Amino acid sequence: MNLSILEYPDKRLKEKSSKVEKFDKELHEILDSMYPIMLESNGIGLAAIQVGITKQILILNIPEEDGEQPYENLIEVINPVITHKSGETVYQEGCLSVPQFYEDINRYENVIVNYQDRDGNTKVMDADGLLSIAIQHEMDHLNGILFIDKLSYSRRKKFEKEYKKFLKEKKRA
Ligand code: Y12
Ligand code: CO
Repeated sequence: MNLSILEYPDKRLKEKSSKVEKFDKELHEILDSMYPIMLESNGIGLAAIQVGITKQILILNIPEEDGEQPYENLIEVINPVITHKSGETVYQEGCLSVPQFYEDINRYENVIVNYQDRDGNTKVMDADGLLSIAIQHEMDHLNGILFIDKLSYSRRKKFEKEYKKFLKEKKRA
């Protein structure tokens, strides 16, 4: 499957993803195609909508202390639902669909998420730390929400100005 990452301000990033009903070869092909794209882009999380697929699919691969992201640490998450959230944390987030921009975003410190794996088995994730931040960020994508949508009015203005400049320079290069 030949997929590429959509970048802001692509309107497709605002679409809401629908529930996966069939845990078939097509789903496996999507997941298998998303993984190399995420790694090649130095990402730690990727939602299917970021490659133009409006299905509730996301992948996560949180780096180990040495920065490695072994395949065994890959988590494939289908149809996630948060069943518990608590605490508060702030982290400087980035997104493969919003290159070169990082901002502090408030998130829950701990979330418990029910989801399905690629074969439709029910799973529970009890997430803290970077995993918690990453799953909340990726689940927002499934609802058409980008981390920049969570910025205050003034920080969003600053972002739009900087991003405009980035797009202009990219066009010239
Ligand atoms: C914490 C915060 C955010 C997430 C969501 C997943 N975000 C990413 O995986 C972001 C990756 C990213 C990678 C970039 O590429 C390089 O660093 C080479 C990048 O850089 C540029 O755009 C130039 C930006 C974002 C999970 C956990
Ligand atoms: Co993102």
